[in-house]
Amino acid sequence: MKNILVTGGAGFIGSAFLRHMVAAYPEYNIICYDKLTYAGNVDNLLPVSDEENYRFERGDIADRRAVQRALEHYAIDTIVNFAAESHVDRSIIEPDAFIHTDVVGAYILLDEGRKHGIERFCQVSTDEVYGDIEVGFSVEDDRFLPNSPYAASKAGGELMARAYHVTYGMDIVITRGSNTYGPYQYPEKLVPLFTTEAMDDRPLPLYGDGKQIRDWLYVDDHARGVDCILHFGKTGEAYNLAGENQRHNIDVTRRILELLGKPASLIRHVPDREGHDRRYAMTAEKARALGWQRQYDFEDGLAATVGWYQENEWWWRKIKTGEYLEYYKRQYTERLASIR
Ligand code: NAD
Ligand code: TDX
Repeated sequence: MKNILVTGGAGFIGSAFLRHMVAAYPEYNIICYDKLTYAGNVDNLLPVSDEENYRFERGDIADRRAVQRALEHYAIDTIVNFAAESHVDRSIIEPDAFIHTDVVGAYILLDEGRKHGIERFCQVSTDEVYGDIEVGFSVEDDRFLPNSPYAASKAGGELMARAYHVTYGMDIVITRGSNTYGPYQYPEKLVPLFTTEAMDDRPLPLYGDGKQIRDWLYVDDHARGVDCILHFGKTGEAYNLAGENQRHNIDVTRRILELLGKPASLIRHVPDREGHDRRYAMTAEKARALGWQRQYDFEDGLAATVGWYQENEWWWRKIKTGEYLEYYKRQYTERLASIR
């Protein structure tokens, strides 16, 4: 590994991975390749922007010519694909961009990667490919039952990666992370949305009864997990990066309010997300066997995260304008009005 292309590196987890890799491996050249959609944010990369071993290139992973140029210009030998449309609610409103990036984009990257003799390709996937897990824990060989257009598009992308391994012998590894939280997360997802809304004493739109369960993983643990699988994963294999820390949404919400010193009366039980998965749960045995171990427990990670949003209003206040407000209106105005 010498020249690594990190796609989607201006997003939430991709930027945490970049910040980690640039510091941990001064001997690698690390190139961020990102389209800068609404979710991509160069502010996330300010901590590394002056580093010698870091470069930024704006581009779409589904644009074959642009991918070719980047692979050739930087003599890329390794690809880590974080680039995706990542928000389930947006995939329910409009799935198009999800197919474009998560399926077609993943295919174009794989195809150009193969033609350019890439030595290792890491596809960043998600626990959502397993679907709703009523009881027990997903292991890597379980069947896929994705339920949202987002989850189905991520399943498509990683199945293509598997096919490129089996058919063409490409060196592929796959990570399946669980719900990730931490600094620099776009304020459309549960933790940053509720934290920043509560800071402004605004209502928190909790879907349905709030008893859905998610398995929470701190972003730096996710980033180190991808590093571990990239270096030590066995070719052709997938690895769960599980927080092994399941919580009901209502409990996460209450804890955020406690940390902020805000009242539980801000919670509003709004009409549920369509096709809402009740529970995700995975075991991380297989990744642990390669030496990955999460370092943050949920209490510390959530306190650090809420504290970060309190201290970094410069980062999120300017996001909560324009396109964000349009999306917020579409997603929440009717839901909130319906319970008044
Ligand atoms: P994010 O939405 O914060 O960031 C996505 C990034 O990809 C953005 O910088 C965006 O500009 C870029 N991008 C989007 N379309 C692109 C395209 N066509 N070409 C190039 N760049 C493009 O997402 P995230 O939460 O950081 O998630 C990163 C990856 O991890 C995704 O693949 C996601 O499916 C996966 N994942 C996320 C979570 C989670 O809880 N957030 C959990 C498990 C897996
Ligand atoms: O306003 C909300 N109200 C609410 O009750 C939002 C945004 C979410 N929720 C619920 C839905 C989920 O049960 O909170 C839970 C978490 O929601 P999200 O933050 O939207 O995450 P989720 O849908 O679980 O998906 C996340 O984890 C897996 C990421 O967004 C995906 O990219 C990742 O693959």
